[in-house]
Amino acid sequence: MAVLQDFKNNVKPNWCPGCGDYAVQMALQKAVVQLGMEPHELALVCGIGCSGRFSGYIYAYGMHTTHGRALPFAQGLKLANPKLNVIACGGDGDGMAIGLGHTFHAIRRNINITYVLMDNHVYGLTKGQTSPRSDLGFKTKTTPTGNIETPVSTLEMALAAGATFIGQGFSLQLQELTDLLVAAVRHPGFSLVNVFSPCVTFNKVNTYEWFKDKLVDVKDIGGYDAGDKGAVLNHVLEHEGLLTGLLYENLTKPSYEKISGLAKNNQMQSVKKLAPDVFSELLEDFY
Ligand SMILES: Cc1ncc(C[n+]2csc(CCOP(=O)(O)OP(=O)(O)O)c2C)c(N)n1
Ligand code: SF4
Repeated sequence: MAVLQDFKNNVKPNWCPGCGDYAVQMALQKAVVQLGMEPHELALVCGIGCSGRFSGYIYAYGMHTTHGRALPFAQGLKLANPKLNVIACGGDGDGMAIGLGHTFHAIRRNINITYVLMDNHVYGLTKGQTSPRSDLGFKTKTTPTGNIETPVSTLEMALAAGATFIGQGFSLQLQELTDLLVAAVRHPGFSLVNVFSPCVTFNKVNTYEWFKDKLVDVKDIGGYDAGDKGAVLNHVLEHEGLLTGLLYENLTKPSYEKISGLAKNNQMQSVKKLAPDVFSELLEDFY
């Protein structure tokens, strides 16, 4: 059985010291070990951003795709090879700005993959512009007098899209995040895990301390029922989305694979049976 070391490669992350993404990487590695995965059974599909660098830092199959497009690649990969555990990763710019349409439709499509969205309320890689998750009044080079656009609520959007699994974690809570990722991968459908992963370089407002003061674990809310969509929405509104834990799970809606019959007919496997010369021919179209 694989151990943590098996998922490590020799690439040193070039994230800034203290970046929240280090903890997300560690939690993800711990989770896949806990799930009994081997590196060849895991594919990480990432967008563009600091968080998008994930696929290069873990020893497994990796795809570093284009900005906002991790989910189309990840869904295609899963349908082509359903035996792979597919985890897509990206930032709030990647998934909630340019890629928002893909995020919404991937959620409602419910293909059995996991999406880890690292939310630092800013564009990190491009040096600190506002994102759709930036707070009102947030000052950056692109909003020198303060952000005047209302932030998108990831959780409300996911509920509206018909999500079957919504979890929310925080980089400072490694064990809780690991457990959440384990539950997300086990969920038989699309699982969204939004992680508050602070950018220590370009966001001096939404810091570790800021999140620590505000976040409420749903386990501390008496009678919290992760299966009651209306009640979950009320909690999300009441706490302005600043909740952690397994927020919502619906096990009654079947996955895309089940509904379409693809899983049963094993049609997806046929993609793998391309003869090498046919595959080379196909590749040539892209040169
Ligand atoms: C089509 C396209 N538009 C814009 C960019 C520039 N760009 C690269 S990363 C990024 C945003 C990064 O922010 P986020 O997705 O939140 O990730 P973070 O770096 O904060 O982890 C942008 C706008 C790009 N690479 N491609
Ligand atoms: S710029 Fe921000 S998000 Fe990017 S590596 Fe540095 S701390 Fe992390």
